[in-house]
Amino acid sequence: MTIPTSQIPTELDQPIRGHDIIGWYAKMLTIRRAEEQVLQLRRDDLVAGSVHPCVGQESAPVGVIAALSNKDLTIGTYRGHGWALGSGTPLVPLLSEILGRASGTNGGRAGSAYLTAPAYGFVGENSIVGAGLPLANGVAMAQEYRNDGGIVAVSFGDGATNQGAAHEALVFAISRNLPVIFVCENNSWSEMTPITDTVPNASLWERAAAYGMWAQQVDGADVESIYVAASEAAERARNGQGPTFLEISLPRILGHYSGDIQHYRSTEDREEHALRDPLQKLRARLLEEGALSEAELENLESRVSQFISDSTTEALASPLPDPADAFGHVVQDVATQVLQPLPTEDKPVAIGIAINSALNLELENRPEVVLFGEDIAIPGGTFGVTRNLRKAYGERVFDTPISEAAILGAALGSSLFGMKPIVEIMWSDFLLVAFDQLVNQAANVRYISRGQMSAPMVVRMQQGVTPGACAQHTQSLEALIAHIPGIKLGLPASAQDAFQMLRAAVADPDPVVLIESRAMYFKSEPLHTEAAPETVGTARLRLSGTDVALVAWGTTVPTCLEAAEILQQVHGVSATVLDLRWLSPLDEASIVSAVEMSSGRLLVVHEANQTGGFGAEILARMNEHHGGSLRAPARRLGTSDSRIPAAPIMQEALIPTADKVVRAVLDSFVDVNAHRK
Ligand SMILES: Cc1ncc(C[n+]2csc(CCOP(=O)(O)OP(=O)(O)O)c2C)c(N)n1
Repeated sequence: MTIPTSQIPTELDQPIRGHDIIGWYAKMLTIRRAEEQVLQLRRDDLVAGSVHPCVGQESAPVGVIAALSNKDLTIGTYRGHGWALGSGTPLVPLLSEILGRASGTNGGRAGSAYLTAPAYGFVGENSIVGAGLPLANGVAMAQEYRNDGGIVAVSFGDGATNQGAAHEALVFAISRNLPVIFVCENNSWSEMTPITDTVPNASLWERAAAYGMWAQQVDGADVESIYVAASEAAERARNGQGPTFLEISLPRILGHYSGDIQHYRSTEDREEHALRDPLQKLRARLLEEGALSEAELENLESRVSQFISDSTTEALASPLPDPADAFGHVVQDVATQVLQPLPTEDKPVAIGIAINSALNLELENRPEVVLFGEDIAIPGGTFGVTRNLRKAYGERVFDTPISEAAILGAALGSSLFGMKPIVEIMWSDFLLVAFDQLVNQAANVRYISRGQMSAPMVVRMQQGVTPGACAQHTQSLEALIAHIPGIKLGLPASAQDAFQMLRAAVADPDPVVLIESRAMYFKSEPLHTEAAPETVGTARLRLSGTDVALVAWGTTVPTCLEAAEILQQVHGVSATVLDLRWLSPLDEASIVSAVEMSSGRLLVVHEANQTGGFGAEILARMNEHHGGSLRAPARRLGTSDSRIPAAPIMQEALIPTADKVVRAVLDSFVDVNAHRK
């Protein structure tokens, strides 16, 4: 029986939901033709850079999205046009984005491989292999928090299953029983290498199964099988039965990317893949079952072609972005503020306890706050900073697997959709195993989405040298983070600032990293918990002097205060001490005024290594923009460029101490005494 043409979708941009083989065909065909068009535009030099077509893999997004609802979200890879279109992203803004036009989904910031369309439930593509999986966990956490029954489907390739972050994410998803469908599109090629060449057992679903996850293999040539498997996975996710891993075997009909000449691939392999084309199989089935006649199919096919051609004309008519637009949406700007003086009368508490008090307040006042990390909940943290919070707030404070990429990815994903995660990375050195999630992922969100999305997550960690700590537990890494646009960075150096800066970080709409000083956790100082909230940014003048400005942050603030005391008492030199507190945003005006009040002499002191330390940045800015305020060449004192030994006597030889600061002042500014007289 011929099914009437009225069942052919009228709107080719709409997502197809439910069991609808004609709709699936229309959608798969639309994606196929759109990809072919994009490749043509690339050949015509109208698209800059590479594109990664999903030709032959259209059944995955269409079959999975058919099993989802409008509340659900999807995440793709650089091969993600099909997921974007399948989710309902209209073709014109998608093509415009690929063409680098102002009216593109991302205003030309994302291009083909990193586009986002959150308004259509498409969280976005990802150009870092395997990085979407940790993100999906966080998005799923936010879905649970919103409690509207929404779930997440994340797509990735077979090669991605060899990524550490992907494994961490599978473990994390199981550990939290998250409503995620992990969709592995196994096209058997990882760029230019067959998956079977790199792993002896390319039965990838077994990896997830080994973690205790429901996992199965699906024949991707049959879109209906995908739909059935995804429907079961979606039901499990909605019923609280946790994540599912679907390994969908698919052909890779074309090369890895637009310019791929496939010199590494045999003709037989190409031919074998072409024979498995899900689109052709579905077309044959529609005819065979009489769902559509040849004439109806041709009619649909010409409608799709017309749709692609009209959309392309419209996209090509879209203007190029204004180059000035490239500068916007890096972070939300914050104004400098007038700080309250540090308290002197209040009860002294350890800095670690001040942080605990701020966390407690935020958990109490903001239902969207969650706290997670390694050993932070039941044990209360390696240094006791999060003690008792689990008791007070239950599951909102939880221990994670030792999976830093999964922790940061979950923080990022949950922050995108209404949660306020505050996560702890136990030691800043450990950030390095998960840097991708911060630098390639979180830092890009606001910019690439052109402000449509932001990632208001807070990452706490501690760093620095303490006696006996080894070279993998002592690094000061702030310059690495300060180098990255899109992240705000603070290093508190007093109990009050540890409390206030954490609260400011939580209130901020961007990713904020706070680096605490382990050496200072147990130092007791007055804390005024009723102080008015602050915003991020703004340095604190700790001491006013007239002869030299010492600019510091974190651990070297007390060092500089001690040095200032010696300089005054022993050498009659009056030092200003400016605690920068935030390196990003940087309060440049306070540095200039500290220098100007201190006879134009500046010494920046930090515990990070000298070379490439943030001191170099401050000196460069002073030279470039405020040379007139300097009366002598500005100097810096960091840790000698060395690894850090464990023996305290050797550690002390390397790091800035009060005595070294004093010596640096006297040696660098030989006229420092004479000038005063
Ligand atoms: C972390 C990382 N390593 C390497 C790359 C370079 N790269 C881009 S795609 C790709 C192949 C990935 O293969 P697979 O996961 O199977 O996905 P497919 O391309 O087949 O869709 C590689 C190695 C990258 N983008 N990210």
